[in-house]
Amino acid sequence: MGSAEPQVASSAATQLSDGFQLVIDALKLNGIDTIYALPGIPITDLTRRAQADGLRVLSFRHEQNAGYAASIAGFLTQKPGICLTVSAPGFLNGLNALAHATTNCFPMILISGSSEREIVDLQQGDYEELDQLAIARPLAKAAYRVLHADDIGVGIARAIRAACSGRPGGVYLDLPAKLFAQSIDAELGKKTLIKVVDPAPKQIPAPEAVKRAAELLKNAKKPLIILGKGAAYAQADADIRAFIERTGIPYLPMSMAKGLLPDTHEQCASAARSFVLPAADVVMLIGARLNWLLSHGKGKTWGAKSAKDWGGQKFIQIDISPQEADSNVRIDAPVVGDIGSCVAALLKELGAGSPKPPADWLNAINDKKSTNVAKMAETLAKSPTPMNFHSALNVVRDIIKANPDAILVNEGANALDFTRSIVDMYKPRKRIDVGTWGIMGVGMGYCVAAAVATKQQVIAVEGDSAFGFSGMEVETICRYNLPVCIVVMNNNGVYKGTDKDPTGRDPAPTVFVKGARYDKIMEAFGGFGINASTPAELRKAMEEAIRSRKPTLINAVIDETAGTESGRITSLNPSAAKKK
Ligand SMILES: Cc1ncc(C[n+]2csc(CCOP(=O)(O)OP(=O)(O)O)c2C)c(N)n1
Ligand SMILES: [Mg+2]
Repeated sequence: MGSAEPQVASSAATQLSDGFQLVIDALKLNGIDTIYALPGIPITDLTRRAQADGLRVLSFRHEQNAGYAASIAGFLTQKPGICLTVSAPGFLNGLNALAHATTNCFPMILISGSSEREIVDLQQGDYEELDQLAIARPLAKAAYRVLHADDIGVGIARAIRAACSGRPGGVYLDLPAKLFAQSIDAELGKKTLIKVVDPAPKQIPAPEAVKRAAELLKNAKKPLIILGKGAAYAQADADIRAFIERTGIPYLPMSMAKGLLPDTHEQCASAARSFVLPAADVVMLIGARLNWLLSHGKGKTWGAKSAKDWGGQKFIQIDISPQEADSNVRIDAPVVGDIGSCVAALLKELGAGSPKPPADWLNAINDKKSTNVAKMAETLAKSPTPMNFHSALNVVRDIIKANPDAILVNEGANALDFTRSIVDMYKPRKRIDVGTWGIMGVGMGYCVAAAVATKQQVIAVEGDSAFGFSGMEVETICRYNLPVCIVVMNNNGVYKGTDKDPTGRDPAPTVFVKGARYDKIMEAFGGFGINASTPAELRKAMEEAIRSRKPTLINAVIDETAGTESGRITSLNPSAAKKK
């Protein structure tokens, strides 16, 4: 100690930096301008100093919501969303979102402060002791720890590269408390930082793979394209649209791919989904996985006799991950590469003169569409009392049509399924929802990130149960005065509000306080709260919210008998299946 003092004194001209500063500098050097955080030991000063240094630090009420915000910021911007938490419990709260990011292929970095290695590893009971790195590893695409200040540059660079390259995902970065206070010569420290060059390198598909896919497509009699959220993430919008329009092939957008081409596009087959899936002979998947959301590419949905049987379709799959093909059924033509490069290569291969699909296929789809669209129009035109999902969502549908740049956040069961099918989207990456897992709780975190990352108006359609998972972030939305309009579809419970406890003792597990006024929560923090019992009241409130760009929560009173168990996925519900 004594010998160090004169050294510092003698080099008064030497500027010192520290771990805090290097983390901030490394993030800034890599173009990261926003951190979604919740302060506390050991990262409180990191949030303060990051803010002082010009980073936007959005402070949340629960780490899970900060994490979901970071994950969707990654989806919307292709830059890793940064979530910053304290150790043990804060880290665990953020972990859910990290797993969500990995599952959904969103680039995100969870940075958590942690306790001292020496104490944690000997299990000596440190403050918030937890072996965070070990816990994060199986849920993350990659997980790293930095022990020395001069490794911060490498640590952040590796985290960014892992999050963005190939198939994106969630990355964990463990930063022990001691690291932040380590001092280092500022000049030397600066030299250790790395500006990541080309964090998501293009991956060009093999010419023979492209040829194989084009051949299959040319010979198809009933071709179909399915766009997944990977296609939306890729930001290859112009080429994807050109490919679909030039080939004339009908397409189905998965939930978060809606709007990649307008849902009103003549080739959009959403209104004939249950007709095209079993009938198609060649299906081209663009950034869509054959997981449960597509019934694993087999079974009755695909025209097969029973659940495990193959429907007979041939599949072309464009995906950045070579491991994706054959995950559920045989992929006849895998095309591995980034979606932009793959679609561009296929466009080139097919040339201008690609044959259009046979007219009888297109006519059959159009017939189905017309019938279903007419049926839907009839349902939407009704205005029952009390308001139901359809009459309320008819309003949201009009509002989105008039405001196609608004971002639609959506979660719930019926509130999700009806919104997805009723509300048309017109532009890419405007619909963000429960994703691969169908999770509740993404709502308010998504609202904050969407407003901050895109500066657009945000409209959230939330089931009353779904909203409850992140409802406290209404305060965050008010604090940052974000242009967010939340519509709580209040049907008094999970799926519906009519269940009863057979013993008569308690409310049923699916039922909430009847006639709850969620709008009052918004009022508590200075935003606008409105109770809407009719479509006209809902319309007026939404229009005003968009005009004012003020935080608004509309409690939309929905008929408590209107929903169905589990929304559209009743078949996955074991008890419901038994009842049948
Ligand atoms: C994290 C999480 N917990 C629980 C569930 C199970 N779950 C699915 S939908 C849902 C809520 C549905 O109710 P609500 O949001 O009110 O939508 P509604 O069908 O009533 O419109 C729940 C709890 C889930 N998907 N995710
Ligand atoms: Mg509900």
